Amino acid sequence: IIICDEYENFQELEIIPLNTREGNIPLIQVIDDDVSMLIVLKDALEEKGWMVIACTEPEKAIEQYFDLHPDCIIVDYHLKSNGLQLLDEIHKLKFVPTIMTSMDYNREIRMDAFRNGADDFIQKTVDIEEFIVRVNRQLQRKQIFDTTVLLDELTQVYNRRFLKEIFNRSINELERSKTPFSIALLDIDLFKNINDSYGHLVGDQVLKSFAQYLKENIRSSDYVFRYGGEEFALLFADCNDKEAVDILSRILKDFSQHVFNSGTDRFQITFSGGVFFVNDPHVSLTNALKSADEALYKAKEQGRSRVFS
Ligand code: GH3
Ligand code: MG
Ligand code: MG
Ligand code: MG
Repeated sequence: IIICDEYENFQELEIIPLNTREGNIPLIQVIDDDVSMLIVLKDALEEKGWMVIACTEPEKAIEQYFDLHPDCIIVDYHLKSNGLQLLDEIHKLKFVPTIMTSMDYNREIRMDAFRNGADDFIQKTVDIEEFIVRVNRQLQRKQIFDTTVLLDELTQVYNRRFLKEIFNRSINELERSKTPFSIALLDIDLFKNINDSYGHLVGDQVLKSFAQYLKENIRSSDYVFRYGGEEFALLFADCNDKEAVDILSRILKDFSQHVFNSGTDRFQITFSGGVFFVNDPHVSLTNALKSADEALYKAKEQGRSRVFS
């Protein structure tokens, strides 16, 4: 198959989680050049409440796939320009479960499908009920993958691995539509004292509350990541450093009013933050974080409980 030029150098494994899409409704892509079959499958999937993008052309399929990030792909073995090859291309690009379908159910075809990375193989025309159950199983696998690979276990915000992915996406956006963004690093002040005074479990509880508070107080286009121990990173879409400092200073002011209860004592916490404005697409994540960290260091040095850029 022919793949658009712009995707030719795309080598990195791309991971797009379910929960970046509104409503969390699974999106399934069906690729089949038999239009009547396409309609049957599409109707069955939609009846289940899932969203479906259907297409007959492999070239179109790759494009759709990059625009919409489906959670499961169902591809026909006998596509005009070879369903196997399409499967192979897809698996080079990212983790997404794939189901191969075929009118035939012979051993060679099935083995071909699995050798090329299919996660399941379903014969057409299938029992629709079984088809739905098997698609559902693949969607569950995708969900497990998304949550275990991308989320920090303790705080349930995104982890550091996903920061890289979102940074790259934001850089693309900056190149494409000149939308700059800001990156922030936050570090809880004197957190060691919390652990030392009240124990690690209370410390963990503080980390969870802090992460949750951040999540609830940013826009839906912004992201929170646990960067390490008691450090968090934020990415503010379409936002300059001054605006990001203002947002974070407001969050700091409100959060530091919150009174924690250790069981025996009451205490409050503050954090320090550093912000870096990314308006040049050639900036690397490493350098952006380094600059944010320098601003954070300055905030710590000048007495903590403040945010600098
Ligand atoms: P500063 O204001 O300079 O940042 O002081 P600090 O005490 O916050 O900094 P320091 O780096 O000395 O201590 C961070 C502490 O965070 C030490 C470490 O034990 C604790 N920590 C890291 N990860 C976790 C975690 O997952 N749970 C708990 N409870 N503590 C953690
Ligand atoms: Mg620290
Ligand atoms: Mg420290
Ligand atoms: Mg700290």
